[in-house]
Amino acid sequence: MSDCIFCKIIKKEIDSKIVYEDEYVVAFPDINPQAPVHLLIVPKEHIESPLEINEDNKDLVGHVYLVAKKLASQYGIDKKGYRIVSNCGDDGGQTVHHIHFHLLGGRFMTWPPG
Ligand code: IU
Repeated sequence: MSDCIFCKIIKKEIDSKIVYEDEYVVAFPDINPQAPVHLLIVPKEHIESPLEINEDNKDLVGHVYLVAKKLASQYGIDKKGYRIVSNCGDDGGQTVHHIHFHLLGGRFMTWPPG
């Protein structure tokens, strides 16, 4: 999608500090971190939100969780734990309409979220 900011980051049309990349996803630090470690894991395919996960692209979600595990270990947050969040739609708090998964760690996460 030509006006999607995450598509532009994926295509390297916008500068960002990509910390992980493979055939299916990229990961980079969130510009407004909510925890000592706050990375966004973003599928390269432009999928608007979790509502667009279907039989054809569902494997991507499992892949994201494996990448999250790898990054959690790399960033030293695997031992104490971490949180993966994917906001969906307005009530879910989604502001960027390209599916992404927040990987948060390095502090105790409260529940429920706000
Ligand atoms: P949300 O779940 O759609 O609200 O998350 C979008 C996140 O993308 C949010 O935490 C922003 O701080 C973050 N972000 C970013 O890291 N880089 C950007 O250029 C933009 C948003 I726009």
